[in-house]
Amino acid sequence: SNNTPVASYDALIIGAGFSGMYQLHSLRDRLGLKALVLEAGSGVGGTWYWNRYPGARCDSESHSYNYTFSKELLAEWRWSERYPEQPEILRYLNHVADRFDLKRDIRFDTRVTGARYDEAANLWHVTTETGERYAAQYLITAVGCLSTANVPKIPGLEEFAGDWYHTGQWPHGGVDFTGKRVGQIGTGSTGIQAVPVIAAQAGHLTVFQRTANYSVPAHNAPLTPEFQAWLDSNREEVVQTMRSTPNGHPFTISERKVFDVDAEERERIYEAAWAKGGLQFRASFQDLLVDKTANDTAADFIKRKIRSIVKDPRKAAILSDIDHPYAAKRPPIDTHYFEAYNRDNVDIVNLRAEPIERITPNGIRTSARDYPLDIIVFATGFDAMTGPLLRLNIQGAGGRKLAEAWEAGPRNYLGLQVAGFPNLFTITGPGSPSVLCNMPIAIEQHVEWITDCIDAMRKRGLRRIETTEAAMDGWVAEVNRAADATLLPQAKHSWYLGANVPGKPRVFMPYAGGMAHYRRICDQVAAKGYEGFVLSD
Ligand code: NA7
Repeated sequence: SNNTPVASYDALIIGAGFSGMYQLHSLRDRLGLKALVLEAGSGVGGTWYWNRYPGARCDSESHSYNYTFSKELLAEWRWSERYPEQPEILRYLNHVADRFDLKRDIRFDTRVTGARYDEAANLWHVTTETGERYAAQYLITAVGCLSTANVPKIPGLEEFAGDWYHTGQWPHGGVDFTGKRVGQIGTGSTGIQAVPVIAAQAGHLTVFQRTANYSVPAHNAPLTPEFQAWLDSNREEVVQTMRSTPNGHPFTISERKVFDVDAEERERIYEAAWAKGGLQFRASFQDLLVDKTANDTAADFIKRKIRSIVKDPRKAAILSDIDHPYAAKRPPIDTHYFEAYNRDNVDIVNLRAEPIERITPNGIRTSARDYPLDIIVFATGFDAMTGPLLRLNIQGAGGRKLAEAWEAGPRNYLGLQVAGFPNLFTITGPGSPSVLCNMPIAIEQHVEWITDCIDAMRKRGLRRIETTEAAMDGWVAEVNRAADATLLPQAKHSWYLGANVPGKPRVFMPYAGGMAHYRRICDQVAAKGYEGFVLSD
């Protein structure tokens, strides 16, 4: 109600995942601001708080999936496996929160439902689900890119007699699949992680595939003492590599092009990359993401691998019928995904041939037949990048809604600011390279840039920063230019384009120009006194 007292801060941060935690630490402990984080969950972790589905694991290698801002923190944390599993990442983020005493300035169980800019007072007014009211000069969204679950509106879901779950809203107690008939919709990175783990427990698993997908083995394994010793003595170099590569990973992309080598040599290189495993596969050649003919060689290699792993020719044909270039959608990596289809209790349904018509009380009905199910798992992804921002109901100067400003798709400057929304910063917003990058590296850059900007403003006695329409036009053009220089927009069924959410504007959202290049652009903007922004007192 309007009688609720307003709590005032210098800065409000929405979200306590990787971004929000570091933003709080930076503003509070570096700049001395009065800052508060509002978090919908009951704990820190963001993505890793919500995504507790079976097999949930990060595809970045663990030694690169952490903050790099503190040498002490880097030195004291030990990951156990090549890729960190969800519980371990959550333990890490809790460790960071405790180490930097962050939790005292995080308000948990607090979902933001509205944010309105008050022009006269130069303040953001924020309201929550339970009617609390906050005000601050700066509003910083740290809500992530993949945090608004996309549950497709399939008719009949409300009549389903069994249980259903979305992977991004997984019950904290877990789900017991023992002896159950499980149906899983979706074969993106999430679905591909979940299948082998669910298959091992369920009575029967039916996977409903709309778009076939490439996947490369992760080759997860415990980290050895030798690796840890190597890491301890090469840490600086690893951090430097991550900060200088286009995708923020601790490996560099080969300078060799696909047709620099003959077919036999190429096959040997792909075999070696397959044996090494993980996202590094796409670093085998320089031109995989820009030259379709080059990409075809990688695509063909993986399709042959799928057909050699999956023994049943019918299943193999459905799984290898992939129609987008390799890595034009986010490429999954897996632990025995294709192998799972060799189990008697796992089957695949090709939704291109028999689309889902409805959900019945007993299961899923396609145009061909009924599939009786006890549990449905929606591994159907997210309303990516814009979804988490739009559901905050943000209103800028003059009461203008962000939803209106972005009616035809997101428009902003550097992924960080929208004209008409002064003092609002969006960490990992659309138009930023974050989702094409090892996320913590992108997040640290965004947070540090925002922190430096606020610091510079305070030193000059300035209280208001707002980007311009012209700066946004320039950035949108740059985002389009960068995307069109790659094969990424050729994958029509991709969340990069918003294609997974019916009715969403088809706009290629991430900045594909590379993290290192983006970092240079942001640094130049700052060096030129925040070019493209209007600063005032
Ligand atoms: P993704 O990558 O968006 O995958 C979602 C999957 O669900 C994908 O196979 C979709 O098929 C499928 N899907 C979505 N809606 C439907 C409907 N209505 N019917 C059938 N199938 C559907 O999400 P993830 O959670 O796997 O991964 C998200 C990111 O998290 C990932 O890229 C990493 O960055 C980490 P489609 O391809 O749209 O035909």
